[in-house]
Amino acid sequence: MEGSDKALSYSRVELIDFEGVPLVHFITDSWENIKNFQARPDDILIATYPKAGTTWVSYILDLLYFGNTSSERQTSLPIYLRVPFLEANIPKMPSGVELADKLSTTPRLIKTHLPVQLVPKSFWEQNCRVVYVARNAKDNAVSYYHFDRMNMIAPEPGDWNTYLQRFMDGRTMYGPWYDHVRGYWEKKQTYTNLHYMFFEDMVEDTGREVEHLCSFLGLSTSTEERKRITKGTHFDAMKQNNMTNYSTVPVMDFKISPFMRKGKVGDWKNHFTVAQNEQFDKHYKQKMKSTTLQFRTQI
Ligand code: PPS
Repeated sequence: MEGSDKALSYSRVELIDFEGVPLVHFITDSWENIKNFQARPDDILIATYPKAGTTWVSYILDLLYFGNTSSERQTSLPIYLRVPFLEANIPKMPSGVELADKLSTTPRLIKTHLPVQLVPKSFWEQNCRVVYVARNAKDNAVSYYHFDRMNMIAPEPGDWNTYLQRFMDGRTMYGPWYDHVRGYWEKKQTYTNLHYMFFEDMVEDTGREVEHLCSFLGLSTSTEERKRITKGTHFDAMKQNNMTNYSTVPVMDFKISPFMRKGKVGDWKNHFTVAQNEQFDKHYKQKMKSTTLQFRTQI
């Protein structure tokens, strides 16, 4: 079956409130396994609100650590198997916990979208390094909308206007963007092993961001290697690469929208009406008034 035909055999699910966060039963059904996940001190947790640049940073980290190890890894192992999605528990696929437990690499790279308060406590106890990527709310909302349209196990997104209102109300999966980005920002004040990155900075100068990442990770890489990684993880390269473009995942219907969609800063301008933008800005100001966290909606 083609990816999109397979996607049709999955059905959409409802959001359920879990400890104050809207999640889906795939996650909550296996919550005990997720919560009790045993992290190791050298694990690296890649944490993001969905659609903030998770795959991009995952691939950068994968190349930094394992780019020179085996070409088979690069040519035949999709990124979601190299970097397990901790809380994923999708029917007919191995769960994230199972995949992570089976990883034989050091370090293990593990992805999560869980808000900071739901991250399994062993990551903090083991003082694991955490790489958090945040993306400005407007582009994040647009990207999430298109993803929910094509991801056949996501809750039904409705039309853009309805979706935007839901995003503002925090009724998208994983809850309010505002709480997510602020939660990790505040955590960083006391937990020093957290590197907070911005999607916009990565688009502006990927090489610089790779360099910052390397100094956080204590990796020394040559300028040539960083250039090679920057080139290999460029949007166009990742879109063409079947190991990073999610074309092998059965639940997504690329006829509706591709996973590697645009990769831009400012695409929100093609979606927000003037009225939506005014309303969003007003709401945003209120939500983000007591934080030092700043985003760029254009570069
Ligand atoms: S997920 O499903 O939450 O893991 O998705 P995530 O990877 O976080 O986000 C997907 C968006 O990131 C864009 N992307 C990139 N942009 C620029 N350069 C590179 N290399 C890159 N890789 C992924 C991807 O296109 C999605 O954003 P939109 O705006 O929808 O295009």
